[in-house]
Amino acid sequence: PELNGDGAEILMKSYACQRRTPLKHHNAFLTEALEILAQNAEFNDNEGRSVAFRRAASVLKALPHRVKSMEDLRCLPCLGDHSQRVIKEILEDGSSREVESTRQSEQFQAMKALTGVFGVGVRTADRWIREGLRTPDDLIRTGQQLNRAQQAGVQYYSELQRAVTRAEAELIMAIVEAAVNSVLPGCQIQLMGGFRRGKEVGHDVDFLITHPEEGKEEGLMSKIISWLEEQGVLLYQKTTRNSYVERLDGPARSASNMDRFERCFSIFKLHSSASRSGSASTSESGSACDSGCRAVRVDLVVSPFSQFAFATLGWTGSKLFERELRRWAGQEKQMTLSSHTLYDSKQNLYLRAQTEEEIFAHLGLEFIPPSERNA
Ligand code: DGT
Ligand code: MG
Repeated sequence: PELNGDGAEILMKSYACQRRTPLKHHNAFLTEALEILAQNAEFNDNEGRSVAFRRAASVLKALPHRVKSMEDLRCLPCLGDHSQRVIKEILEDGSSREVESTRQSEQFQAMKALTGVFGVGVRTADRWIREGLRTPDDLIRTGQQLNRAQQAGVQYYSELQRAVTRAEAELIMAIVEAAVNSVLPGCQIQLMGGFRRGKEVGHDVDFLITHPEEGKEEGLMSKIISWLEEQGVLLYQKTTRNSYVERLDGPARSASNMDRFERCFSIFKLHSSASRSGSASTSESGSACDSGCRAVRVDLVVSPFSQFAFATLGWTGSKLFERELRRWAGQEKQMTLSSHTLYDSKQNLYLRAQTEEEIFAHLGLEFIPPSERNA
C-alpha cells in the first residue's frame, strides 16, 4: 500500500462517500486539469467519461500530500489509464497538451460561456454553437428565442458570473429568515450546498426549510415568495410544486435524480452597499437591477419534517459525494437513497432517520461531516 510522508499507510477507499475530502487539499495542479477534461466530457454529453475524470480528481483531493511521482499513485483506486497519462504528463512537463488544447478550444470556451447562462443546458448551448453563436452577447445580437429563465440569465449574466461571498450568503440568510418567520413562525432554515461544506464562495446560495409539525410546511413556498416579492427582493423566480409520493412498493425508478420537493429557483436583488456593510436592504421594489445592485442566484427548498434529514444530506453535496452515496447504496447495500427517503430492497421497507448520522449508519458508512464532503 501507498505510504505517506511519515511512512504511515494510506488506505484509500474506492467510494468518495467512504473518504474524508477536505476543502483545501494538496493536488489542485492535477485536479483542475482532470476537471477540465470532466467538464469537456459533460459538454460532449459523455457522462461516463465525465464521472471517471471526476472520480480520479476526487481521489487526489483526499490524499494527505502532494503527488510528486507516479509511484505516489500506486494502489490508489479510480485512476484509469487516461487520467494516469494526464497526471504523468503534468508531473513530467508541467502541463498536459490535451488539457491545454481543450481549455483553449473554441468549442470548449463557447460551451462554457453559453452553459454559464442561467437556464441554459448542454443541449441548448450545443445547438446554438452549431448555429454559429459563441457568447451571451450573440444571443441578444441575433435575437434568439429565450425562455423566461434564459432571459433573466442573459440580463444578469455578468452579475451572476461573479462568485457569491459568504458575507452575501449570510445577508441572504437574514432576508430568507425574515420572510419565513413572518409567514410561518417556528420553521427551521438551513444554509446548504457549498457554504454548508465550508466554502468561502459559491455560484449560488441554497436553503432548506422545514417545520417540526409535519404538514405545516404545505403551501409555505408561495407565501415566502409573496413576501419576498412584496419587499422587491426578487428579480426572477420559478417555483415547482412538491410532487413526491411515497409508494408502498419502494421508490419509482426515475431517469433523473432531481428531487421532487417544492422548490424555487430565484435571483435575489441585493444592494451592493448593503452586501458590503452586511446590512439587509429590502425597501426598494421593482425588478430592475441598477448599478448599485447585485444579483445572486438563490435556491429555496421546502421539505416535510419526516424527510428533513434526507433532504439535508442530499442538499449538502458535493455533487460527486451525493452521486457516490447513491452508488454505494445501490451497489453495496441494495438500497435506494434519495433526498426524500432510503429504501431497503432486501427488507422491502423504508428506513427512517431524524439525522444525517442515522442515514450514514443505515448505509453502513462512517459518518463524514459536511466539511469533509468536498469530493
Ligand atoms: P456551488 O453552488 O457551485 O458553490 O456548489 P454547490 O455544491 O452548492 O452546488 P449546487 O448549488 O449546484 O448544489 C448544491 C447541492 O444540492 C449539490 O451538491 C447537490 C444538490 N442538488 C442540487 N440540485 C439538486 C437537485 O435538483 N436534486 C437533488 N436531489 N439535489 C440537488
Ligand atoms: Mg450552491
